[in-house]
Amino acid sequence: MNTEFNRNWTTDNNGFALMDNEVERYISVVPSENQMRLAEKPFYCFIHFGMNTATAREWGKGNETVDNFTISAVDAEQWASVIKKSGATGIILTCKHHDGFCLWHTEYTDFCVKNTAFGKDIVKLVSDACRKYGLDFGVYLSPWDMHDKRYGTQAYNDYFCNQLEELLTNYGEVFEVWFDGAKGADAVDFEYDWQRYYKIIRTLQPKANIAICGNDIRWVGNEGGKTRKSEYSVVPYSLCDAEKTMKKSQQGENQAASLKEFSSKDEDLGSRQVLEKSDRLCWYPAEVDVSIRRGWFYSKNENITVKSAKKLFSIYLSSVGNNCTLLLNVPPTNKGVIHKKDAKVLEKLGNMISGITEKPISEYHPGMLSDDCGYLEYFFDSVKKLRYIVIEEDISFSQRVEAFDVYVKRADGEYKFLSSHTVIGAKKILQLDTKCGGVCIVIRQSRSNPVIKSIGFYE
Ligand code: FUL
Repeated sequence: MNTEFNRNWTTDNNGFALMDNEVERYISVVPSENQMRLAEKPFYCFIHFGMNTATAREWGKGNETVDNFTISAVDAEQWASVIKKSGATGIILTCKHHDGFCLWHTEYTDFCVKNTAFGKDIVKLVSDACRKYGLDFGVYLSPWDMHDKRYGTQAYNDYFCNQLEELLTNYGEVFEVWFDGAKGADAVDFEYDWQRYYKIIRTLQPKANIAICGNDIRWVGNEGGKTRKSEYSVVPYSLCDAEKTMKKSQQGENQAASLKEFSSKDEDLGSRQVLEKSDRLCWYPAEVDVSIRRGWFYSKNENITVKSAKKLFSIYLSSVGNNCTLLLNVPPTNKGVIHKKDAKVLEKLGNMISGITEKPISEYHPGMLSDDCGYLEYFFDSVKKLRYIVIEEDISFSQRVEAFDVYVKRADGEYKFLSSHTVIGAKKILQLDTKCGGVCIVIRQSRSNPVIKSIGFYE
């Protein structure tokens, strides 16, 4: 073993304590069962479909009527089959967006699909299609409602709860409930009864994760598919504040573009320097929501904005491969199908994702590293073209690794430094282009002993 690897976390740990009361406090924060399940299925799709699909808008105006919903076909099975091919494992449907139009047969407003010429319950069509194709089904229900007259009064909270109850009772298992923080800048000031909403979800769908304005899944903070260098899952509890999330969300129909950028203000959410200032911590992993097109809803003018499979794959690597989940929006057309251009790109993406682990060189399950060995060293049976390394921490032991280096064994037997990285978390995917006969991963900094669930090398 080359001696330079002996200076690893066991002796140095970048000058940080390997274990003390503070470290103990950080690693005592672990995911719930629901969050564990989410980490195992980190890629799923958004479907933005509804009144805005018919009117080719992003937000609508709130004065639409059921007659404006001119959609006459919905091929939910095509949606499910296209999404299945992308490698995604679930669909979250905009059951009601900010325009207030409901895609299901609700008893609590007339402004719903039941009263349109189309007539069929779209939530039922989509949830049934999901089950047929083995996809999870999730619900987006916009708290902000431009149409409903009760908005701004306590009666609206009752209305919202009744709608949640319908959605969480009549359509089978729901894996995620997505509460959007967006609200028009000129909307009336109104307090949502978040605690009551959460209670209904926990009671009716105990396996559902609550996202964005909820405590299970953190919004990454932009809509452009960007992530931080280090995405921490253990963060200060103050980040779970729904009202704060709302302030950072979209506040105007045409403001979406500005949200595609990242504010570097909150680049570091979970280093030790941040955590030590916070009395209460929580497990709050990031979700990256991004659209395959420029907008969230379909518009014919935006057919040219469909992202390439290569671009989507790079978003996949920097989200799923960087300790986040990915929620990729695919908006069906006003003909009720996913456009062939999007479908083609999604199939390619699916092949690229399955291509990551298609040709394994070797895979291991090291578990907890011992006190006197802070590196993982593996030799291949010959020199291989190494394209990916996939590393997963066992997050039931929290998120521990804070920094690591990658060295590759050259054909002449010498090690060569390749790259330095920070956190691992649920999954880290490294894309490489090198030939080597082995790899050494040196953990430079960790919160107590790292616990590595798996490490795989792929050609
Ligand atoms: C935003 C909304 O305003 C957009 O219309 C879209 O639904 C996006 C996912 O969230 O905040």
